[in-house]
Amino acid sequence: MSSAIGTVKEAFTSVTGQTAKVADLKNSIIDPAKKPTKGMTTDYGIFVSEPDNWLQASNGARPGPALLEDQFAREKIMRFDHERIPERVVHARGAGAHGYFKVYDDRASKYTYAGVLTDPSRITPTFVRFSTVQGARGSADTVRDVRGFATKFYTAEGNWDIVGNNIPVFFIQDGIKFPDFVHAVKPEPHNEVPQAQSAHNNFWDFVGLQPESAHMVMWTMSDRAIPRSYRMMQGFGVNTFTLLNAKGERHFVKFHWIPELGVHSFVWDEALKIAGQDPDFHRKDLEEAILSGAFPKYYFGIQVIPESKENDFDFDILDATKIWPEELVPVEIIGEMVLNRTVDEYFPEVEQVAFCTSHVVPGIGFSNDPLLTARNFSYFDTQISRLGINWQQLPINRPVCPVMNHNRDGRSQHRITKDLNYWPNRRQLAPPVPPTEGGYAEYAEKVVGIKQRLRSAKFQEHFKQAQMFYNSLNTYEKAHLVGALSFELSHCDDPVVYQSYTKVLNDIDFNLAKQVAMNVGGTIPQQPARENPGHTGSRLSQLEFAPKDPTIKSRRVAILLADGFNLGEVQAIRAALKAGMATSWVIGPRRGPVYPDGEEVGSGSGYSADHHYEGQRSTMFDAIIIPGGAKHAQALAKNGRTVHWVREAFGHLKPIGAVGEGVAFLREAVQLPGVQFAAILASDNVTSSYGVVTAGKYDVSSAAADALSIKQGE
Ligand code: HDE
Repeated sequence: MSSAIGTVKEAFTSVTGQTAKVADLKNSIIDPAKKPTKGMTTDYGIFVSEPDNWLQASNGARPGPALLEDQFAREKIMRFDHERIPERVVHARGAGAHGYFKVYDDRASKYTYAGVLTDPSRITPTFVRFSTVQGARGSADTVRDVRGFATKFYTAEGNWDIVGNNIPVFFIQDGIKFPDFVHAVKPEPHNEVPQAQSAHNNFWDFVGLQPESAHMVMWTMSDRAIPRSYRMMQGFGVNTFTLLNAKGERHFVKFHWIPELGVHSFVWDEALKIAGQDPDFHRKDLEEAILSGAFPKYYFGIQVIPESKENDFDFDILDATKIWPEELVPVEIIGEMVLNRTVDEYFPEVEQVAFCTSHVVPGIGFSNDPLLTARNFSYFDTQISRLGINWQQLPINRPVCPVMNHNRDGRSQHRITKDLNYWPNRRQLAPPVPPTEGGYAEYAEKVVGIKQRLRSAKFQEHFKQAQMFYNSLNTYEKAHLVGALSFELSHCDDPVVYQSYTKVLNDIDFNLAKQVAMNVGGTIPQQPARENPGHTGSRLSQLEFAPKDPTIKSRRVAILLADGFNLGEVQAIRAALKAGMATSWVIGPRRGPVYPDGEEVGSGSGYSADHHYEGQRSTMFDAIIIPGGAKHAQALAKNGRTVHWVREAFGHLKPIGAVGEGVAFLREAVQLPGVQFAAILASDNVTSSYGVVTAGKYDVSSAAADALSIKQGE
């Protein structure tokens, strides 16, 4: 067994350009170009000569009765009838990608002997599935919701899954409450409304009566719940796991993913509009980034607490409604994951991938976190109803290391095992592997207890960290949170619900509760229900995650054109954007040729626009640039839709760049007091105001770069 692991490890580390998992999947990919058959066959292999007409008894002039004897038609229809499998009970909507993980060095070996976390010579293949929680499989991507961030590591010692979210805490402390929580947040049972949002009576009723959810509710009402991209959000294992080192010492651990590009969100109005304009926005964003070579990258961090310190905090480190504040327990960055490959077919990969928190590798273990215990049961169980008992044999789920044991049979068994099917057996086939040779070993924890149902003392406090999170947001983030709570509670039509939730808010912050209560018709509190001492924490506001070097990599930039635009400027701008690995999209009066200054409309080949003004909206882009050109600027100014393009982007705090005559159009479109475009125009310098960058003269490449280095939200 140990030599088998050695062989697999070789295969991992020698991989160039593709991971061992991608190579493994190749065994299951049907390549139409290489198939050794003349053409269409049935599922049982015979050639089909007529696929379009059901066999019938007919005189040839009119249809006659269709015959049930048509085995081809029956096979086709029956296969189709059973194409659907149950969607995930939560996290039904998702997108996935392949990648790899590596650690920088062996510094984590003081905590664990897990090779995947300590051996820098390894490249471990990964598959990640991002998801929303509430909505159905066909719901929109940009809704306000928690995002799942589930990673399968195909390690040399077996699969390890971190089934995380983009928010570090959870709504409940004990897994027994999960069905109640999910029933409450999912569409209401009588009319199955609403889809993909928590803005309804039952959710707010539940969280109002379950105050342990207060901290998580602050996060879900913050901008974290409307991420700009899966590539721009953090991931958290949430539950407390353990690491075991070679000396037999145990540490408690939390897992973190930190995106290279920083943490960015939509503003709510944008998220709402994109949900209609492009419900697949996040799915396509992930695909677009990978295909354009801007591979999403996440740093991997661990927070570690030695066993001797587990009781040193004023919260319980096993309580999933609490973070471990980074100022108390710093995140140690030990590695990174890169997603570099899109899936070939959605269903067998993204739909059939199945994660289990219980899947850990030697050197990693569980804790007594009561939510984790429930999860360790639930995930395996749910895969049985989704995929059948042999779900681990599916191509996307099977490990890349050898699998051998005495489990057998079951529906859809794919393995033929020439071996005895029990242990012990007289031939010593598939014997247990002692821990010294790689077998999994549980930590010998001393357990003494009285069988009882309880929440221990530290699990009873629910508001300190909710306050800390709220206090740590900046003014804009707080305003967004008030807006989100107001939106959600306004959608509740039962006064009991919105009135009681505004009371819960008063347990967090008096001003917050007052503002929301006023907006939604709740009970306006006269005094704080409890003191908010003003504690703040680090790395709670997402602004703290801005990358050190601002980048426009993978950002989508629209260039707004009308006939008569300045071609030289557009070419220079696009070259500059390409050099920065951003994508640029020309938006014009028509999809197809737009005519630059000097070319008569309809004459030559023109310059090709990717979309018509109506075909895409400003919401689909991170920034807009308006080049110069007198006729073009006048046409843009006369068109209500192009004026709206600019106003909407301005309202969504997006960088806008304009050059030459484009500046005049911009000034007219965004008639805001205090935006001194005239003064800027008079100078040759590139200047910026409110995220709007204009250049009087033609140094467009630096103007573009400047415009885009302005952070979203500034
Ligand atoms: Fe899940 N969760 N969960 N969850 N969860 C599922 O498993 C469950 C929880 C998370 O892309 C289900 O395969 C229980 C926390 C993600 O395939 C199910 C409890 C966190 C995904 C399940 C929790 C998560 C799931 C449904 C409380 C963040 C999508 C389908 C005890 C750390 C995985 C499935 C994917 C999916 C149960 C709480 C994250 C039913 C019982 C906390 C990312 O098994």
